[in-house]
Amino acid sequence: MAKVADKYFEIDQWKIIENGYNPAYGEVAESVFSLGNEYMGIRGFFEEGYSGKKLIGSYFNGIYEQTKPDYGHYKGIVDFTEYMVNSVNWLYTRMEVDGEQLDLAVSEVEDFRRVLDLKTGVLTRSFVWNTKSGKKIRLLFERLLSMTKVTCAAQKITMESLSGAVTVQLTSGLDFSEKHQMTDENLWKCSRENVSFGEVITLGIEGTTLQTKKKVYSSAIIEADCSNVKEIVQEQSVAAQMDFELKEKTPVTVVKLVKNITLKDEEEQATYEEQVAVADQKTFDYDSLLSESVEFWNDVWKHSDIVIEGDDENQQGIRFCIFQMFQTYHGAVKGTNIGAKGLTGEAYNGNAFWDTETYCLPFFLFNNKEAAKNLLYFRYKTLDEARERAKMLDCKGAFYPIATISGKECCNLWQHASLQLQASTAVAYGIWFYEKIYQDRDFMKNYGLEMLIEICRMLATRGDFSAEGKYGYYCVMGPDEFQMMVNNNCYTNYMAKFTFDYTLKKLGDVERDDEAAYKKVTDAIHFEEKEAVAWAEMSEKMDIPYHEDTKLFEQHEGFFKLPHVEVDEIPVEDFPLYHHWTYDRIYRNDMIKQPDVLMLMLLFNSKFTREQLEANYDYYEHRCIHESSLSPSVHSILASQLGKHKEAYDFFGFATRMDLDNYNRNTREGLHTTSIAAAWMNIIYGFGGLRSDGEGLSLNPSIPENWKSYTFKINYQDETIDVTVTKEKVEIKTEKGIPVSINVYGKPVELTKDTFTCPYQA
Ligand code: IFM
Repeated sequence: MAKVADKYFEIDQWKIIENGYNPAYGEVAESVFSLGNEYMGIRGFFEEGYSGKKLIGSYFNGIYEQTKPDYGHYKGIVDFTEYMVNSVNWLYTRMEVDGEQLDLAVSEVEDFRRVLDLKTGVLTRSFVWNTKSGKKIRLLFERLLSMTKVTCAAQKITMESLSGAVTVQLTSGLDFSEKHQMTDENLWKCSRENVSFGEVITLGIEGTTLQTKKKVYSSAIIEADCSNVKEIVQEQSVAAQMDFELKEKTPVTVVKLVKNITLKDEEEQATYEEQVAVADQKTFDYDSLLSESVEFWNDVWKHSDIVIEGDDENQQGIRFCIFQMFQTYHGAVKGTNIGAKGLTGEAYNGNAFWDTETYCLPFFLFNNKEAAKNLLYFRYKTLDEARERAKMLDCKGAFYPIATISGKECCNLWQHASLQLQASTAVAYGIWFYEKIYQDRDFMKNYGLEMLIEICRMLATRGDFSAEGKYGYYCVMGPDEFQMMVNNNCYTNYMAKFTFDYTLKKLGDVERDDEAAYKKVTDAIHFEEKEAVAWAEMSEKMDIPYHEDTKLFEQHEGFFKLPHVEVDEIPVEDFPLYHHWTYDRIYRNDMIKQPDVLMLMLLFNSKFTREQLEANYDYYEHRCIHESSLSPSVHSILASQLGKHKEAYDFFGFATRMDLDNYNRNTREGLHTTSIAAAWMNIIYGFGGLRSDGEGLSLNPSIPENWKSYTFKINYQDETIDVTVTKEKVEIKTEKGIPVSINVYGKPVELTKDTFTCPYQA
């Protein structure tokens, strides 16, 4: 089904611009104008209050609540779920003139303009407020989050009267009283409220979640030249009310410097208290925060920018994607993960999925090693929870959750939580990929090997031998979530075989490399040689459903015999299918939700012949309805490889602008953060033709018809490789001059600082 752009924002290469306010796009704009720094995220809501539709969303990575719905007592079905909670609104502001409160849903305003500057990380909003009493006041709101001191953020409000003297009453506070939208409940108990007035005004308040007892201490220093200051302390908020006497054409500024300190685990208690004790001390100012932010983003663009000449929409789109990836995660906090919506909304409950290793990890591996390592570390930190989950599912070892915040399985759709093995094999894939790029032996010894052994133990107890003696997985659900309880899903079996083989190899490598480390890991988890022998047999006998005559991998046993549905003939009104077709009707045919066999062919691209890729692409592509936003990019990458350039561009179509143009009409719920990662892959792996799963790196660039040129960077080990593609030539060089061997259009090249040039090959 064709997706249609809902164009609203102005096109600009470095900015996201909203010119004039349209309430119909209010919540979409809130998502698009979200700011985040991995530690916290805040939607682009109007801080002065708004009576129209809104989501005053303020989130912290790792701050969540839990519920225990009663699902009955089938073993293995989760009876518990965790969700990211809406937390303190640290931007809380109210503004009043002559008894009228500013509220963009009803107030008369002109010259509205909101801009997210991708070079500075600052969100600004300006307009002129024409009050009912005839006053005209120009207002400028600015906000930013520190990318380096992640507890810190700031807000700046500038007021200027355009019509003589005006008294503005402004209230600025910290407010925990917002409800969590999904549960329609407020989930905080507050304490430690304090307000003090001196040279500056300081505010502080602590919120504790009701069940999980996570804490957020929020503090603010308000710098303002005001009079008539009053404190307002309520059960869930603290604020200062101030009067500002504006003279005509003389701007007055109020700065709010915020620190938000979280307590996620008991062992952080002492550090938390230390930080809270000094929270009201001024350690930064607006300008220092701004210049650090500019420096941070400068560095990001220096190393990770993609420049597209001839297509301003995708230029803006891909920069927005890169910006969002760094906002969501950049290696700032060890032990957190990436929710499917990042920190921009409540859909998917803030849960992280296999998306992390399969879609997001490549971005970080080639842009930010620390972030990549932290993501994998999250899986190590939550290994015990995965062990618990394996027991619940009658397995040994570790069964990683399909959806999680703390490491526990949070998905209450039993067929996903119990039947999908791809979160576990994705962890093995992530360890393999990270090792391939960085050869970090310490990581393998300290964390990787233990996870691999535990995943193999699960795979060895979840699978079984058939009557004919083949090994495989029964009653599973592969990446294509329209098929459940299937036997021998090709993706699952292939990934399990890969995990066994890779683990066996690593057991040998680590033992040879550092016997003491090997012994430490294997003794600690009582690994026995006979397990390795069994895994080798399971791998050898793994049932990979493949038909040599057609070169087709069968998605699962019996897939080829399923009734056929011509997906292009499904009436548009039937979408989204989940609302219009019964659940079982979706499942009982050969329609595919998202790539399954084709996903495999992307992850281990070098293992498949061109003939196999072509046959499988042609077979599966037109059965796929791309119900998941993760899907089109995978098809686009493979279409590029097959020289189907038009098709590749059509699939790419909305990848970079999925949220800017609200293609799925659900951006209001939050950004499609993990699809944003897929958009990056779409350019680098698709048009750039990067392949990283074989020996070294290879490039096979193509260029979309309407692009004049494009340039991208691959941060590979200690080097940055610059690639520029035009319709005439490909130019590649390294920035530091460290020699790098790669393959370009199938030929080996030694890269240096001197530009390597070769003719473009379509
Ligand atoms: O993990 C994905 C899944 O593959 C498809 N549905 C959405 C999930 C979160 O993005």
